Amino acid sequence: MNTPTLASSSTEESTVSDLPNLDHYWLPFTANRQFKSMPRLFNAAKGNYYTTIDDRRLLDGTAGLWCVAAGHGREEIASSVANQLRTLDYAPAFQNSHPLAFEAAERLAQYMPPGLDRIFFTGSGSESADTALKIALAYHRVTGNPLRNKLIGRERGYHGVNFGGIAVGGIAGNRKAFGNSLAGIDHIRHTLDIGRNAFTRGLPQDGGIALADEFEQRITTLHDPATIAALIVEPMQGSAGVLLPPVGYLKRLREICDKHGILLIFDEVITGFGRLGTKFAADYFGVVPDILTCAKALTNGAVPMGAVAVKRDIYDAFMANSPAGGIELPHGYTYSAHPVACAAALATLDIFASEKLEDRAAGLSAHFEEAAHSLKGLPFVKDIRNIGLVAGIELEPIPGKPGAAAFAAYLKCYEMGVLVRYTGDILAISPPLTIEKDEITRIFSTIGEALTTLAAEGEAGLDPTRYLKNEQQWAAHQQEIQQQHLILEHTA
Ligand code: PXG
Ligand code: PLP
Repeated sequence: MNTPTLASSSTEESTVSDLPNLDHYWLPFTANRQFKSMPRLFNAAKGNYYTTIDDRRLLDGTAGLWCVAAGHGREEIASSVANQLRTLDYAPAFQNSHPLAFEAAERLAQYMPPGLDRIFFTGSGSESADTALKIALAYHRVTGNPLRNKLIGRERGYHGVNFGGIAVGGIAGNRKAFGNSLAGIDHIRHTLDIGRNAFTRGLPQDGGIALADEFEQRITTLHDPATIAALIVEPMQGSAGVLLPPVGYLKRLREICDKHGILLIFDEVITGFGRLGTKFAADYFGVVPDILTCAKALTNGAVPMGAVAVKRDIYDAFMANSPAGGIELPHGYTYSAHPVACAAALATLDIFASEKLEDRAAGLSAHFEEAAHSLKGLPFVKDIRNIGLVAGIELEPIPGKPGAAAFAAYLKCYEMGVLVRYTGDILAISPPLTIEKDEITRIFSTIGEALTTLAAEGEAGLDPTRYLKNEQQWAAHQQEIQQQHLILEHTA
């Protein structure tokens, strides 16, 4: 372990201790070489703030990765998890279980939209998506409709990274490296129409019914609706950059699915647990799917866990139509309903119940909308979209440099002490639901300042090496040390 002293972005000296070796860890969804040249490492978090290994304090504008809804370092969750680890660390998930699994399922069922009261636990959002797709396929088979086996997703959809999820997913970059996908998949159109709806506050008013009708006119007609098992959509597309459904769109999708016997799956991994100001997006839109997936804020991000809620009829169909004594659904994970995850989920649901975080988010959403839309007219800003405590700020891409403006804005915000997310040329803001009004104001004014600065600096402002000097010095220092180790190894 090395303890170099680095100049911080302020003039004070800050000490970096416990520097890890960066060689062995392959970071997910990260430009590894770039990252390792300026590693951004967090070492603590409390409330709405992270601290970094070089003592920066960052306002968390992203709730981790959309998951820390109740704010960081919640004592209630920490103590439940610690107690659980000491009492029952693990119980076999297949053929055995433990009481907390049933308690967590019951509590989650009570939290779900009406009717979705049978719960299958997974370890993540990706596993939840694949589980939901498999349940849909198996449901039709168990009810005597094995030819209903096509799955429909949506352009720009994100349903995690497992094979089922990327097949129905519609983010091209997440699919193209991985071969031929699954058979029997198609996609409906996404709902973003900047030409018509730029800078709309909240949901776009027009075009929803026509967009949804395309599902019937184009996709179900092409495939024969009797062959389609399920349609999976995120009620609001998060990962692709905050794409909102126009008014009436989701209700119409529900009607089309009902008409043709197609199961409707809502992937609520991001929209679940208060993000839109209601428990689920299903509650916000008044549209109840047949299957609902969630993860992330289910445990406040503290322990990996996902869940799939299904309508009771679906569960009952498996029970009624499977041979007595046989396994009704040959599917599950070693860590389904992990006791520690169940403890974290129960503690999280307690926090939501006592602090009414959904209502808190709803109450803050007008201020949040105002703050987000105050960026209209600033350099680069092409569109602003918002709902609940989510905003997407789409930037004008710089010709020949896709993503460069958003990446530089992200780095500049980080330097100014605010953590934002960027995807392509879109900044995504989704703070903990415990955020305060003045913190919301700060997030957006920081973004505004970053964009104004970038515009003033022109080409030079896009150069990532001008940001986060501490991190760069630190990485360079580490490289030197490793080189010395290498030389020593070779000469030994
Ligand atoms: N479905 C949806 C709708 C998601 O948003 C997943 C499934 C997969 O969940 P897991 O737990 O397997 O990652 C997600 C995850 C981002 C971002 O910044 C979004 C996600 C994950 C990481 C980053 O947009 N969404
Ligand atoms: N691979 C092998 C060889 C396994 O034995 C198992 C589970 O027993 C898995 C993968 C799946 O792991 P998990 O249940 O954690 O998803």
